[in-house]
Amino acid sequence: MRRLLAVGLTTGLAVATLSGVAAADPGADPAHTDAAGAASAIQTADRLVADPGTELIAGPADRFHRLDVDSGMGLHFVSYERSHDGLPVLGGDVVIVTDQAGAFQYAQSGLSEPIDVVTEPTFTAAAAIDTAATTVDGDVTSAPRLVILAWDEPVLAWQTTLLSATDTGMPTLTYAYTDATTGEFIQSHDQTRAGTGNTWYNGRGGTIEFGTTAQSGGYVMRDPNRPNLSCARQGGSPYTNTQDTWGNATGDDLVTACVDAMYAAGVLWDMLADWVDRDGINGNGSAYPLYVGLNVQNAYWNGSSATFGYAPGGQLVPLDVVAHELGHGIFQTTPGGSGGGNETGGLNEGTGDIFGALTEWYDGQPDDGNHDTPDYLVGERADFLIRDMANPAAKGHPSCWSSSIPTTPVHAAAGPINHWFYLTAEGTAAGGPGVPGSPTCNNSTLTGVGIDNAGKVYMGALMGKTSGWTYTQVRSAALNFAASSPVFATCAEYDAAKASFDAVSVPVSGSDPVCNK
Ligand SMILES: [Ca+2]
Ligand SMILES: [Ca+2]
Ligand SMILES: [Ca+2]
Ligand SMILES: [Zn+2]
Repeated sequence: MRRLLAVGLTTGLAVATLSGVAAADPGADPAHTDAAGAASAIQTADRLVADPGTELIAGPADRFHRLDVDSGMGLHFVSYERSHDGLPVLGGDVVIVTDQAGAFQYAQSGLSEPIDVVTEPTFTAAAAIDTAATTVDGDVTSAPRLVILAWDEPVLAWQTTLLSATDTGMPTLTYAYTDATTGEFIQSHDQTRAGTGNTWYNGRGGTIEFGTTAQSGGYVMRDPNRPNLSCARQGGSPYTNTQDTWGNATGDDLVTACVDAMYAAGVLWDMLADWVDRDGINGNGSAYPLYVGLNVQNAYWNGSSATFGYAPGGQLVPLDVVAHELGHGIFQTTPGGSGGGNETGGLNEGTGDIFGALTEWYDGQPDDGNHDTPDYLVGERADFLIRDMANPAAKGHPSCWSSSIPTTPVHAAAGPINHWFYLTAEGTAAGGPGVPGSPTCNNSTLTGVGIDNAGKVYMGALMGKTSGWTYTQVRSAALNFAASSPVFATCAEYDAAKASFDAVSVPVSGSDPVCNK
């Protein structure tokens, strides 16, 4: 039965916090909410690009395509890319800037002189592939694209894309350019930035790599291989830097917080692809923007981005907290969305905690005191331990399902699903570091199937989610998945999941599905 409760009703767009403490209104920069001014700025800018004249250094064959409007510090910034004779002009982009009311102030053009090139290639795309492949590391991923390369003197060029990996295994896209008129190699550049960040949580005293993007004059904290993953101060645009080295490795520094947040989101993304066959956070190849610097001891998900405050141990961006917030994005974008009462809300919170644990174990950082060692605790790396999946009761949360769960606050109502996940992954006996052993609600003794397999079972359950999800429905969805999915060769995962549901007192609706493998 679907229960709708007046108290604690959640919707897909509800703010979901990390702990039960209410988050403050994050506030908004007034310039960002001046929608009328932004619309007026777009009108002004669109008029200018329709008749660009000398302001934009454009000839009659040039056309402009609007990309975005950003607002800040009293101005609107309307950006465009340019084509010439139908060919993309790399370096031909313009930004038209207006005041808050939309009156033209100035324009930035990437060109210093009008384009004057022959637009018919002399050398073929096949020749460009040969040249690129002998000059640049990696495999050619697609047919070369004819462009006008205008970062310097404009030339007609073939852009060839190659994929390789850094020595730390990070995928790297390289664009190679060959002159389409002379056949000569011009240059190449990496699209992927293995930005180097000075970390606070993930190897204190050392550096980590995360995705950044090169742009005019430097770099921006935007991951080119994980669309929509960026990091900014609350209400701001993604951080930029002239160098691709970021942060100062102190716990209160917000750029350092973004280093750790970008890193965590990247590990979650990779874990999803590697362990549970999910394409991006939203299942469709996309992530969500991250914001740091909220002035409360909490973190939250608002339906389209995640915002992080602070904790006793530093900014609140360790692996499990970042993955928890983005886990709400997974819950929201799996079937049925995130609508429902406290029981569904508890499952939503547990989903965040489960993805937090999966992210820590996937990363497998060493136990040396400087790293975020894998565990089934939530928030411990920021000295902000709020939940214990092996033993929810240790933090005052229910370890066992009961009929009072539908009226239990959502962060506490995560207890039984967290406990189920722990038992499915690890069983009841204590293991190595991070695996403390776990009591059951029915005094059973269980053997786990490993966190990667527990993750597959739970992701499979999420893929069968329906709105207003209940623990009983999770049991059905998880066991149907484990019994049916070819990722499991035997019924071992089904058996472990089923025994763990029994061990945390989740009732069966009718009868469990049968596993025959
Ligand atoms: Ca997909
Ligand atoms: Ca940890
Ligand atoms: Ca943890
Ligand atoms: Zn949450």
